[in-house]
Amino acid sequence: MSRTVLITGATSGFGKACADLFYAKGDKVIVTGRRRDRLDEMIRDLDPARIHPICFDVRERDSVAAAISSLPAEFSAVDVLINNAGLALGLEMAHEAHLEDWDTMVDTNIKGLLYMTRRILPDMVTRNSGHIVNIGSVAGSFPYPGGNAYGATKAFVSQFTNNLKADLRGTAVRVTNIEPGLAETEFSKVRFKWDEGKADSVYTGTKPLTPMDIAEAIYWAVDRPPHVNINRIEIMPVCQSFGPFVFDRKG
Ligand code: NDP
Ligand code: 8X3
Repeated sequence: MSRTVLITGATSGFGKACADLFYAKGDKVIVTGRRRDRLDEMIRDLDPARIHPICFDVRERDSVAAAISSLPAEFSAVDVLINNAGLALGLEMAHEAHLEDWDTMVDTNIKGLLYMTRRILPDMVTRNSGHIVNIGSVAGSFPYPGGNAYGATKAFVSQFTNNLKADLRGTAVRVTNIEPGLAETEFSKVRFKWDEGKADSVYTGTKPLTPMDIAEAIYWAVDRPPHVNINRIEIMPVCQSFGPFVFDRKG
């Protein structure tokens, strides 16, 4: 059965891999992001009856509403919303971090996800069908130095997903939080403001997750039978693990 799948942040990384996979499996996909050139490139040579681009910024509440309202009838009943658009900015300690970076992460990872969900969810409830997949992170569960505001936005995503599940009791609408660990995408380039040396060094000597590893987990969660809700999936590469508690020993 072909679904209509709307993916935020489909111009790169996990979002693009999801677009490739769901399209390849026969679903209709709505690809979104701010970089129009990438959206144009993605849809070139694909069937316009099965892929539809919309260019907007999830931080702009009115643009979100206008973008969804602009969907052609054939794409307007969204079966799956993948709230993937997001970013980390900086790795400074909290007392040295930039407030503008915190604002951008809150506006994108939290408020953008809320705007998308609030715009799409009523129609899913009316149709008593649909699936919201949020992209959280291991950073939402585990603290690390420099993860301050970014990790907190992902903790929000985790608890918002749980609370959606609570609100949606009695409907057939499903919700899932996907919580990846180290994965190589443009994530670190964005985090380090396109300092490619710094970004590359994050992955040096590791075998990180790939965008398709995450897309496949998302596809699996979405493709379960309608009575099955996957609440959360936490995924790390084998090379990633936990640190011990650390102590500041004096004297
Ligand atoms: P990428 O940087 O490769 O992709 C991020 C996507 O988000 C891009 O398509 C970008 O599109 C979009 N985006 C960013 N800001 C906005 C905005 N304001 N409006 C609309 N779209 C926006 O990173 P990933 O694929 O790694 O990241 C995807 C998600 O996965 C994020 O939520 C991230 O926090 C999360 N994550 C990443 C991990 C990793 O290690 N890579 C691990 C755990 C979670 P455009 O710039 O065109 O707008
Ligand atoms: C991205 C994973 O560990 O860089 O969410 O925060 S991490």
